[in-house]
Amino acid sequence: MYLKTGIPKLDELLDGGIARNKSILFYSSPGVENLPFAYQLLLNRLEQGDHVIYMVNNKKPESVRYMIKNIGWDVSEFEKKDKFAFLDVYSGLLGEKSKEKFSVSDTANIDKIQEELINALRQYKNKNTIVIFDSLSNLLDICGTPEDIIACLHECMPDIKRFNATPIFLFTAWAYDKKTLDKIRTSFDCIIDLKAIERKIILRNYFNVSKASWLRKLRRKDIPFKISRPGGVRVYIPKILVTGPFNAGKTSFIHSASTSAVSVDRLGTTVALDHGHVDFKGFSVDLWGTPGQKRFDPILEQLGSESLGVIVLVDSTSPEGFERARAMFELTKTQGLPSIVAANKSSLKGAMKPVEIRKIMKLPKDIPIIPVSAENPKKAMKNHPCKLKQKDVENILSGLFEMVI
Ligand SMILES: Nc1nc2c(ncn2[C@@H]2O[C@H](COP(=O)(O)OP(=O)(O)OP(=O)(O)O)[C@@H](O)[C@H]2O)c(=O)[nH]1
Ligand SMILES: [Mg+2]
Repeated sequence: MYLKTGIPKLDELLDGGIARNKSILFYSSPGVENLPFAYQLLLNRLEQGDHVIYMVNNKKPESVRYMIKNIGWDVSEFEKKDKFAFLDVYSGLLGEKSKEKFSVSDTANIDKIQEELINALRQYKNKNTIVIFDSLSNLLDICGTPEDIIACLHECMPDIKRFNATPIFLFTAWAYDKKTLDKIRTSFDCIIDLKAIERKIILRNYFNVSKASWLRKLRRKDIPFKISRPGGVRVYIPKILVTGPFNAGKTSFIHSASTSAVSVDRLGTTVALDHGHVDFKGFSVDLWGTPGQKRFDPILEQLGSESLGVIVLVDSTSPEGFERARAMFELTKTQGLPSIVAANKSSLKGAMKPVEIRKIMKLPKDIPIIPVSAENPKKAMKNHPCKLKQKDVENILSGLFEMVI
């Protein structure tokens, strides 16, 4: 049985979610955040009716509650219903008495931690339980040699499974020796790697699934991500280019698609970049729009660089613009990237159908043409961007994002 994590794209890579009772390791490179992955997963499981035990040994439980809130969620209702409980392995380190349901005061004693974990699991034994271990790196640093901890993990796993629990471990690969890291990687059923592309600074984060014992075939795919606060883990597409002729509806599209957008318009036409940020279906995406007038053509290639996908806006009622749309698309040097043509103003009289547009634009079959129209065409004002139909906009966004990632 698969447990949906609610982390965008991860469930897809895992063919539905994590398998119940299998051990899962979020293995992150130093500097890459793994906590929001655990928070998103535990919240999703609580909402599905599972129970959660959260073992924490590197910060106060109160800090965990705070960080979960910071992402926009709240576990207090689940705590009241006894569906979420901490195993506090931190307060003792500060010499404080824990206020949590489960705790260990001798925070370096792995046997005591194991004992209290079994005690907690026993209390939830007939439930579906997720156990978060935040963090495995700290267990290695504080509670003994890596060999001792790994041996203890192996000893503990059957108990965890016996109590119908699914363990999720958070681990940051600090400077441990290679043998330890290899041993850790072989000790888990599933590994989700969280990595960074770095050039002196971290440029981008991505995750992939490098092991899942229950799958016959792994989907090897790197998923770029970003943490939104509020929001959680988002699949991140830093640049989608929106181009097309003068007056086609680029600014209208970007404003209709975005949660926040900025344009520099003069007398109703864009005279600099359009920019919008889209938060949609687990994706976090930046849209960049080119101005449509010919005098801006010299900068089109620059605007196109580093784009991961392209939306070409055309005015379906204006066939003379199709040739221009083609030329602009070529000038951006983005051909070959995932692209969609948005056939705007499609509800107006004289609007051409996608098949006709495809013919005139000589577009290859792998570039979809999707009709778009204004929410209220009669109210669209001259020289003023208008609101486009939400459903049409979403068709374009989901179509393109799925092609990009
Ligand atoms: N009726 C109707 N009007 C639209 C539609 N989309 C855009 N318009 C109108 O077309 C005009 C141009 O829209 P914009 O979004 O500014 O077009 P643009 O591509 O950004 O134009 P430039 O920045 O000048 O290149 C505006 O007057 C809009 O109100 C539509 O689907 N239906
Ligand atoms: Mg514009």
